[in-house]
Order: sequence, then structure tokens, then C-alpha cells
Amino acid sequence: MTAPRPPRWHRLLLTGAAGALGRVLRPRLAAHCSVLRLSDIAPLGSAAPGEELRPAALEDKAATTALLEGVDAALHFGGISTEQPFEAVLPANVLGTFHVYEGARLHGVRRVVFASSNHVTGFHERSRTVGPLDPPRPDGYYGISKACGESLAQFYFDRWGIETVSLRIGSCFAEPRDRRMLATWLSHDDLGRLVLAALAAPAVGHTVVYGVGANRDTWWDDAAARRIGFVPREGSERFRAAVEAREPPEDPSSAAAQRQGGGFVALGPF
Ligand code: NAI
Ligand code: 15L
Repeated sequence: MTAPRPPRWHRLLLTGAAGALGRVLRPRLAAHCSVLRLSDIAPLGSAAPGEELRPAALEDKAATTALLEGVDAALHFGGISTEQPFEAVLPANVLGTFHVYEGARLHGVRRVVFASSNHVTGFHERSRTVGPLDPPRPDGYYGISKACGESLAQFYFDRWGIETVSLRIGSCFAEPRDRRMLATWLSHDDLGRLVLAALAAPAVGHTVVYGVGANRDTWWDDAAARRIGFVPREGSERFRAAVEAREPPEDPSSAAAQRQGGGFVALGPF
């Protein structure tokens, strides 16, 4: 019998741990660290062996910077995850991400994995393939906040040498929920693999990658994801027949159908 591999990290921090993706990552990270520190403003349940529960509001600077103490690397998944008025998005996503980086600087944390979003570039047309070097074209206040998060990541690398992989996640759900998601879907298991690759890849500086599965159609250049060692294993094709039977075709004249961000491009004003 082979002995189990020792965990690679001592303590990892996961913000947004009570959220949909936090709940996906929580069990998948357990084997890779001795201590998993979980934070959120929403209830976190009870601590399993090896878990530390640290409730905190991201806009609370003292509480959030303190989360980074004694941490090897941080997975920043907390914040507003949908399009909302800027006044709601700003404190959680922009101030909150600043507080995470300040905590990393103060406590000497060298690696952050930042849950960015495809909505940083959501106003690009679907007819073109977009990569990390293309200009951001956020499709709303949420996308703007994620672009700010990526700027913070770049700045904290250039100024302080804190490395980040910014994951422009597509649509990470158990299954694609609509026709657009046939192109943007990322499975939960692939997310787990992507996050582990982002934690372990050497010398990433600030690297931006799209987090998308092995889907038939894609709008995103995946070369950077391959460079950090991530190759998706699952694609959306097995869901296509059911999605197309259930969901009416998109109106091709609508902005939502023409732009990569889908419905986000037409939300508001709030
Ligand atoms: P979610 O909304 O289910 O989880 C976000 C968590 O952040 C929640 O548990 C919430 O309580 C917490 N949170 C919100 N405001 C907070 C605050 N002010 N202080 C502390 N915690 C706060 O979202 P989900 O789907 O789990 O997404 C996780 C991250 O990944 C988010 O940053 C989201 O923007 C990003 N993402 C998710 C995608 C997806 O397909 N699920 C796609 C692209 C990006
Ligand atoms: C996101 O950034 C959201 O957090 C998620 O809820 C989905 O809307 C996803 O993008 C998407 O583009 O499908």
C-alpha cells in the first residue's frame, strides 16, 4: 500500500467559503493542506478536523487583513457574484479585495488565487477569441469590480512581489443552465483542478487565465491556463441536447446574444 501524500501547504485561506464555489472547493482542498481557514459573512456550518472558521466581512479592513496571518496562500472567492448596483459591488469586491492584498502584504503571503470573472471582458463580441492580453471590456459594475481586482493583483505583484493567478471563471455550475453556458461552462471538478494548478504553478507573477471547460465552442484563448498546468477534463457536449430542447434559441439581434457576457450586458440601470 502506498502512503498518502503529505499535504503540500500548511494553511490555506478560502474566502467566500459559504458560497456555491466555496462549498465546491472546501472538500477538494482539504487533502492539500494541514489547515483550511474558511471565511465568509454567511454561516459556515461546523468545522471539520483541520478546518478553522473565521467569519469576516470583506469591507472590514481589520478583520479581513487578520485572515491572512499565518497563511501560505489565499483563495479569494468572496464577494458579490452577480450584476448589482455599483454601491453594492464596490465595498465587497473592490475594497474587500484591497483588504485581502493588504493582509497578504502585512503577513508575508506570497500567492493569491483570485476568482475574477469572464465579465471583465463580457462586452467583446462572441465572434472573436479573447485572451488575457486583449483589453478589458467589462459588461457591468460587477465586471468592472473584477477588473479592479485584477489591477490590484498586478500592482501587488509589481510593488510587493505577491504572485496571483486571476481566474476569469466562465460558468461554474453542476450543469450548463442555458445555451450560452454550453460555451462558458466549467465543471466543479475542473474548477478544483484549476485552483490547485494556480496554487502550485511556479513563477506566475500576475497571470490571468480563463477558467473554462473542454467545450466544443469557446470564445477564450486557453494558452495561459495550459501554461500553469491546467487541462480541463470535462466539456458541455453531453448536456447539449437537453439544454437545446429546454432553452429557446437566443434572439440573434439582441446584445445579449452577440456579446460574450450574455444577459449581463443588458442589465440595469439600477
Ligand atoms: P456566491 O455568491 O455563491 O458566493 C460568494 C460568497 O461571498 C457568498 O458566500 C457570500 O456570503 C460571500 N460574500 C459576499 N459579500 C461578502 C462580504 N462583503 N464579505 C464577506 N463575504 C461576502 O458566488 P460563487 O458562485 O460561489 O462565486 C465565487 C466567486 O467566484 C465570486 O467571487 C464570483 O464572482 C466568482 N465567479 C463565479 C462564477 C461562477 O460561475 N459561479 C463565474 C465567475 C466568477
Ligand atoms: C459570473 O461571474 C457569475 O458569478 C456567475 O454567477 C455566472 O453568471 C457566470 O459569471 C457566467 O458568466 O455565467
